[in-house]
Amino acid sequence: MLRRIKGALSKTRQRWRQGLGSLIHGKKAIDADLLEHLEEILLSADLGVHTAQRLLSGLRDRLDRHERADPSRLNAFLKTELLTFLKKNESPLEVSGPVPFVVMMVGVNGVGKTTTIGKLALKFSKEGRSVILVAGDTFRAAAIEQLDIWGQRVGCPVIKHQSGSDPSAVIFDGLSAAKARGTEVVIVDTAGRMHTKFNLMEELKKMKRVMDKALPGSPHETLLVLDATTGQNAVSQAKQFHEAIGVTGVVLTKLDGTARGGVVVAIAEELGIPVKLVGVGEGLEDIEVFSAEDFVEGLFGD
Ligand SMILES: Nc1nc2c(ncn2[C@@H]2O[C@H](COP(=O)(O)OP(=O)(O)OP(=O)(O)O)[C@@H](O)[C@H]2O)c(=O)[nH]1
Ligand SMILES: [Mg+2]
Repeated sequence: MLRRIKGALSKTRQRWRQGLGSLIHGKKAIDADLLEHLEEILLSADLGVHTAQRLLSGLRDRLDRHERADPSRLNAFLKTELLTFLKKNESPLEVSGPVPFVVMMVGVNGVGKTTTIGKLALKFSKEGRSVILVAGDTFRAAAIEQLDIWGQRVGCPVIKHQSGSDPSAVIFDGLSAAKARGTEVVIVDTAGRMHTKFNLMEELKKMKRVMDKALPGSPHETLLVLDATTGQNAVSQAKQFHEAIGVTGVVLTKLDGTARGGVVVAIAEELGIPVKLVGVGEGLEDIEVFSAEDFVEGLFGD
């Protein structure tokens, strides 16, 4: 697992280590000038303004004169701090308790919702759980087809209606089917695109209400899918979705091939929303449970 996270983080790590390396190169002390440059590096690593400020004030407050005279202490300090930030919000995806356990996937178009559903369906199936997928993105015909294909690959049923139909109706059917069959996990796909963002949020709110009516207490997880390559834009999406519908966790996709993996820290620290899973490629098995330790190892490691 660590190996795969490390692989996916290679570009992020390269940028991070280059920045920190050149920052302390030839420096005699952790002084005001160094801290100013450090701020630039933290921001360019997509850690976000809030996290950057916290790291800098921590450095100012906690490093004594002796430690300040040794710039090589910087790495260890940052590593410990980042781990603390991420640990605080660590909360792995746990499917337990209610049956069926309902997971709703939300996020703007193209971030990887449907792909992530396929990956999760395979993961749960491999763990021996029964899974039903619900084609709640009725906005586009292609979205229903795409989910159907994932369902066939994984070998789990897909509950679908015609495109253009009311998403709440297919959700109601999906949950009824899961209850009748005693299915353990239901994963609901949703649209990322609507005529307006307001429409999208209202639609998602309505879907949540329908779920709670059909199966009180559901959805048990509302996972927001964010595309790591969009950097700080992902953070603002998280704010919007969280305010509008409330999310219980984030799936950060496309961590492979981007240098913007630091956004994981911004999401956890600025928004307090746990990153639960990370997407590390386009294949069905390319998903990993997020671990703060592995992430920090992957960021600093050799
Ligand atoms: N490299 C990489 N590509 C990914 C990952 N997850 C998804 N993708 C790709 O991102 C593209 C969009 O994925 P979808 O799953 O269709 O995204 P979506 O959010 O369902 O999009 P809409 O249905 O249009 O809202 C596809 O080409 C996927 O293969 C990932 O972890 N890594
Ligand atoms: Mg989709």
